Amino acid sequence: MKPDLFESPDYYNLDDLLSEEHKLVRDAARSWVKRAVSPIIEDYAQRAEFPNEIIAGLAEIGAFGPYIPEEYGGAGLDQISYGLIMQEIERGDSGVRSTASVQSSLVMYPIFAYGTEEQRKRFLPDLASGKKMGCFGLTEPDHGSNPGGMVTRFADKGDHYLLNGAKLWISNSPFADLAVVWAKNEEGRIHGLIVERGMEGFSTPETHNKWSLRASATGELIFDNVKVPKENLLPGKNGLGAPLGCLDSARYGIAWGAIGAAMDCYDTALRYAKERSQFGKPIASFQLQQKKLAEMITEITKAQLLAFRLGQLKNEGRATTAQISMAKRNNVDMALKIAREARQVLGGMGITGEYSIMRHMMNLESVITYEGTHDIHLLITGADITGISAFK
Ligand code: TGC
Ligand code: FAD
Repeated sequence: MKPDLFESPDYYNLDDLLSEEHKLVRDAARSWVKRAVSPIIEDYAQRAEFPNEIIAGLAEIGAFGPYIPEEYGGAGLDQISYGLIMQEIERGDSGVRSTASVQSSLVMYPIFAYGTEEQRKRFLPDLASGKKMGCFGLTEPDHGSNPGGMVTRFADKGDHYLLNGAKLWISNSPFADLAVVWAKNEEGRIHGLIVERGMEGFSTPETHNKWSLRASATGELIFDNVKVPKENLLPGKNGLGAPLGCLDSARYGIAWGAIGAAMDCYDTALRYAKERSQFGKPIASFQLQQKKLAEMITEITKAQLLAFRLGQLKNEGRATTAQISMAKRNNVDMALKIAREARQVLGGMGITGEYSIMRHMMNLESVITYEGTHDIHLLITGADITGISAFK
């Protein structure tokens, strides 16, 4: 792969809106990605292998629990810092950002928000340091967009719960030490349970043959009469709103992360267009190529402003689920379109692993599907503005 020459576009001087802390956090993440992710990620993606060696570095830049209080091992940062970290990581690779999103927003967040003090102290510091890795089991083979229909169940057996069922498409599952699993009790109410590797009847087979997120490990969670200790139930919140609350946090991070992937594609295409000559001139001099590049920077700038304002609302505790959906949907779609255009600017070179664009493009096909598909987010906006749910 070519050396990482990335220069971040900031067309509307957004840096002026960031605090010194935001810039420090962002720059630390950026230089770590250049040093530790860019040189290795293409090889791992080609081999369809998760780079275990980056876990310690992710923990060091505060990517595991950026907004979780320091007393539990988190970085104690605000939501804009969290977003900037996700942006920088996804600039390197969406699969690496996935690992950080899942650990922070889908594993640490529910333990922090819905767990007991004992559960927080027992699990959060090890998750923040990367000593333990987690995954999040909501999706099932027959229930993806409609998680409320889930059939994974647990029964109260007096001194423990007995868990049965299966989850599919679970990021980090093949190597996770623990899983936050959403299952129905005997009354059909959804609860979160912490299932730990080694519990009898719990297995995590890996999903192979992916053309997308190849440097991220994806798998299943199988529960065959797993005895879960009662102290592993998250007592603070139940019902579908509990897992959906975690998704709000992860989707917010993706809205920022997608900007990183788009920036990398744009920056690569701009540099290539200025260096590559055809018909005796740099291809950047052709109007059709300028149109592509000008539209890319316009869309990136709009996405940056959307994410920044959403970050302010999130810091104030005012960001709604529907606002988060709009930003996730818009920014991922923007990034995917930019990846497709940027790849064309590189001509034949665009399809090779010498450049990051094709990897971003393939990764973004997952990002536009997970955490709620493009169409589901449109329907969340539709329900919000009309007051009528298309799902009922
Ligand atoms: P609906 O009737 O709308 O809601 C059920 C209950 O939940 C409440 N609620 C929320 N609470 C907190 N936060 C939110 N964001 C909430 N959204 C809804 C709601 O008020 C209601 O409460 P109550 O007390 O009235 O019961 O539910 P629905 O069944 O109609 O479904 C709505 C729909 C389709 C939007 C929802 O199910 C959905 O978002 N589907 C998409 C599924 C999804 O996003 N799955 C993601 C799985 S995890 C993943 O992909 C990780 S990828 C790895 C990585 O991040 O990198
Ligand atoms: P389906 O729900 O079957 O949808 C298929 C199509 O139908 C989509 O286009 C969808 O938009 C459309 N559709 C569905 N319902 C409607 C409707 N009412 N109106 C209009 N169109 C509709 N899940 C986890 O729990 N944890 C994870 O860590 C995780 N990681 C993932 C990693 C990867 C790489 C991938 C690909 C997925 C991951 N997921 C995870 C699952 C992901 O959240 C689901 O794939 C996603 O929610 C969609 O579910 P589905 O694949 O079953 O598609």
